[in-house]
Amino acid sequence: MTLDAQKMQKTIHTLLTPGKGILAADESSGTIKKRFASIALESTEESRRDYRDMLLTTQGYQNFISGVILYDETVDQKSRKGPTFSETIAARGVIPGIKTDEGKEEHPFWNPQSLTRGLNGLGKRLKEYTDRSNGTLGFTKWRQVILVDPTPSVSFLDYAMHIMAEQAAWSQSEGYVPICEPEILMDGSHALDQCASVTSRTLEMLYTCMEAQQVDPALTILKTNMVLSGKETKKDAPEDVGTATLKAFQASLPSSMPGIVFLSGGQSSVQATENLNACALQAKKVKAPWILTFSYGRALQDDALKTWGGKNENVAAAQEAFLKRARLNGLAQRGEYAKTME
Ligand code: 5MM
Repeated sequence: MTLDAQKMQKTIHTLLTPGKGILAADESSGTIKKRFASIALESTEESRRDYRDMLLTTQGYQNFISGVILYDETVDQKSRKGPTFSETIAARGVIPGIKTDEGKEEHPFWNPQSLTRGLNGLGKRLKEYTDRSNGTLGFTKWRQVILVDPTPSVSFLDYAMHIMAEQAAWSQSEGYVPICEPEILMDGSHALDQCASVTSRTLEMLYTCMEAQQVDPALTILKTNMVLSGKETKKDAPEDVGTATLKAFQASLPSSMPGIVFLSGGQSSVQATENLNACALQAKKVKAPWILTFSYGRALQDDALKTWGGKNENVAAAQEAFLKRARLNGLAQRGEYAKTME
């Protein structure tokens, strides 16, 4: 085994530690601006620094968080105490990673489906990230969003998943574990089984494209959605989510792939924890070969963001809110969460 492969295996082992999950703190400039607008805070380099500092200096978060996804700016941004955020994270035994995609673009004929961009010069960019993070980064993350309605065509899925597989190839060639994130969006009024069908078609396509590009599935992590009904319809029972999600995975994923980390996708914080717990229980029941855990953005941060409100005096309370969500999701990863713990 090459040194890079050994490094990637070690990264995967740490990221998928039972009882832990990943914090997605990779909001691009446009997204963080929207999040801050919800607390009437202007997005500046300083306010973004203060917010990430609040999250990433929370005492004990490493007991429930194994990795943190960062955005370009945050990688070598200095935390309040001096070291860069990558170094601050790594010093706690948590693995920092980097979002490599550069957002979505319209396609002239596939609209409203869109394509994720960012492959140009990626090999060079990854080498720069190694330097900028002082070698602390362990993984990359690339997200492609997919609408259930209109039904994605085979050609669209094939093209989008080939792009994602190419990003995975570049990542592995630089010793980074690619976290591949096809996100089937909750937008719309589709039924649970429509989401299930698009999810399994997409995942099957992704791993076929990886094979075509010689990506080793055993050195990847999948970040994807749970199978859910559209957000304009009913709220699904957690047991139905667990059953449908594991069924979709069993129909489409290779058993050599080590783990799946869920995005929250617009579920409420509590709903995301409840559904993760249901997926964990179902995974045990069907003896799934993968580790399942969380890689939430909004479902880990929303309560903390609201509590913080951009004010220094609220830092301790906001950190407590963040730690609570991390801890409860850690329990849900083991299937040991109950709503009464809220
Ligand atoms: C934190 O949000 C991430 C960045 O999104 P943009 O590129 O749109 O700014 C996003 O990729 C995130 O990692 C995943 O969607 C998971 O976040 P949620 O909020 O769905 O759990």
